[in-house]
Amino acid sequence: MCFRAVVIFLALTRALEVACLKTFPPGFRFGAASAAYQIEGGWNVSDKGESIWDHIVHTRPGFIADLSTGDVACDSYHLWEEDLKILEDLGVDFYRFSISWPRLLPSGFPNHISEDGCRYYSNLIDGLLARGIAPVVTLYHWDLPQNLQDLGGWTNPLVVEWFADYARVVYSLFADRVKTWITINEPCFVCDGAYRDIIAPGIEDYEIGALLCTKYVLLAHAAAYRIYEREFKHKYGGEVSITNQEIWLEPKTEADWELTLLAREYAFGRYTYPVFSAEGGWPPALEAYMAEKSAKEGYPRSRLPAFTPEEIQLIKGSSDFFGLNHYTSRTVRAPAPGERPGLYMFESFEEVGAVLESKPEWAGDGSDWLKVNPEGLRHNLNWTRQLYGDVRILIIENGCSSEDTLNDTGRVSYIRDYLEQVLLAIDDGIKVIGYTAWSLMDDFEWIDGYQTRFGLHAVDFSDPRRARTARASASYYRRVLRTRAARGDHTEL
Ligand code: GBH
Repeated sequence: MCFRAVVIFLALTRALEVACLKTFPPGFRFGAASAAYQIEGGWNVSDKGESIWDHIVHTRPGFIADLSTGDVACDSYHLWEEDLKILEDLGVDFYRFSISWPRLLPSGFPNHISEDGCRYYSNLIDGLLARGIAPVVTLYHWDLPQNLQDLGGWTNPLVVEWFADYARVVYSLFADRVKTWITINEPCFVCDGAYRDIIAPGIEDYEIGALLCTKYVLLAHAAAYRIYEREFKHKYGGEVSITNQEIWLEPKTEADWELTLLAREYAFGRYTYPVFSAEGGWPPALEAYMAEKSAKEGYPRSRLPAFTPEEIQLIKGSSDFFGLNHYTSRTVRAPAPGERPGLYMFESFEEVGAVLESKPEWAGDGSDWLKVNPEGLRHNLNWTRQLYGDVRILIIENGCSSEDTLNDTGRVSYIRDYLEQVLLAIDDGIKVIGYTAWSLMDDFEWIDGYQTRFGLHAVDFSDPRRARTARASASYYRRVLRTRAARGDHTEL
């Protein structure tokens, strides 16, 4: 009798524990992500045009740490059905992938639409829908047609038209089946990374090039948004936005607050304020800072190019949700006298005189740049609401790198701890509507080549079939998807 009572008591407390487990609200969506150049391979199949990544890996091999290329990568161009299998296994609500502009439009222009390119994406989309997985499509994840780069790429004002034309083609082909669109992935890398020689096209011109790029990337995004809004939305009712990577920045000491706010405006506000603020245009403190600095440097006008009032209106409000890529945190301080700021985006924002550092307790076991601070995500989400009000936020990338092992415990705890912060942010009242793990599988990690592994699935790059194998993190994520909880004894639920 007594034994039975204990058993019942234990069962009851267990049930209570389960009930107390925080779960994601109904309607919260989970996905996994990839990007065309990082997984597709098939770099010169059929009539595909050359992209700036094809170009740089073939002409500047030393640009990539392990001298590799994305020529084959995960060979998803041929093995896309394998990708569907692992997505189905995970049980994701959506798959976020990108379309390669030069695969679809080999000349960069809509004078010729590649049949094979079109068929590839069309099959992928149909395959996803047949499995109940929603496609979330990025129009631009860093692979500009090389011939457009030769014409100045994102610093040529005409890129706004070129991108808009490309977007219209993509919508006409796929908007009947794709309801969530992201125009441009991480413009901070498209501009600052590219013009700091960190990613293709690998140009060193952050003073002028990066800032021209900032203006035209925003106008290109807005043009693509407005085309959907005018020509497609009434028919298909989908949503379009842009996604920005934000590092959570906090002041090193109380004295560093002002610099921290300026650094946030420089690094991220430059890409979000024009779109999401009520006023539009450049973030005010940054605009003033750049005008004054440029004048001191002897330029006749600010290096941060002005918008016309029409351009401000066009960009303002060009989003249906807030796309956020978030990985890491830094502290901010001013350089000591004579100190040379670091070169990389994770070391300094030289333009505004900000030195970025980590805290010892943020150590992770993955890439150097990826300091682990889960609370940073919650702060970042709260800060976004503070700036832009009750905007719906879709987390479009989050994840970490690991050793090439199937037992990736570091990634399991990274995702679990960051997801817990998402739950807390939802408790704070922030409208977070979904979460996307970066990445579905190991891939070509830009300048790191294949040395850095971000995958929920391992990929064997020495195997011609590029076998994909689930890591511990894939099993963990599958349980998250089933239980809709970040933590707890998932197997028991
Ligand atoms: C995301 O960018 C990208 O959207 C995605 O494609 C990428 O695979 C993922 O992160 C993981 O890297 O010289 O330190 O900049 C986030 C920023 C951009 C950080 C590329 C690492 C390369 C080395 N990442 N960067 S660095």
